[in-house]
Amino acid sequence: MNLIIFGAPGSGKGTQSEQLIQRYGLHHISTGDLLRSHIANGTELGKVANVFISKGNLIPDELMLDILENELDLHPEVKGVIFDGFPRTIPQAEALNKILEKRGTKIHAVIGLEVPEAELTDRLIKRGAISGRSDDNAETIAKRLEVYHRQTAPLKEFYTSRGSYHAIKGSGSVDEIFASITQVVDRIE
Ligand code: B4P
Repeated sequence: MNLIIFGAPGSGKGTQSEQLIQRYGLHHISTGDLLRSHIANGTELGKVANVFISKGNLIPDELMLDILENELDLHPEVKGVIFDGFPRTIPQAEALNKILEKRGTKIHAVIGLEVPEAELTDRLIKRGAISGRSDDNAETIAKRLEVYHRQTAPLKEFYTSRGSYHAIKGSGSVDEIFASITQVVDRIE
């Protein structure tokens, strides 16, 4: 079973993924975490990625797709993947379909965490106070939300038209939200 956890910055994708991997034994691929690990290790890729991330922009599709395919190749044994923060553009989604088709599998469900905009900003500002992330400050958060609406939000329609989008109310306690997600995922298995 392959899932996408989808939503705006700060919608709780990373938070809910942690619980999902425990419950369903899925392999977690967070493109944000992969990029941050390159930045922390000072790799050439990390240096390029940081230029985009610190300004609140997405990194180019081609680069992101190379990283993703490489990560999938490193783990051929997994029984399913939770894609967290990927895809973020229509070309990434189209490429992901092809990549999975080549591997004889597909996306089984897209879990869309829907959170009011004011709450997203509030969460990210709070996280910024402790995370030390270069993109968790007021100016970059506003840019990330603008980029989300322009480049990523159209994916909701992309997956709705393919019958795989499931809207989940993403405000409330972490456990309440997780319970709503499991109701959807348990029906897939
Ligand atoms: P990500 O790491 O994916 O960052 P995110 O969208 O901010 O995180 P997420 O939604 O997972 O929030 P979290 O659970 O932490 O991406 C970072 C950057 O990398 C992007 O801006 C982009 O530049 C680049 N990038 C990544 N993927 C890319 C791609 N595919 N293509 C191109 N570029 C890419 O939650 C946020 C906060 O809310 C936390 O502090 C959490 O504790 C809190 N929270 C969670 N659930 C809560 C709840 N129910 N109630 C209250 N608070 C809650």
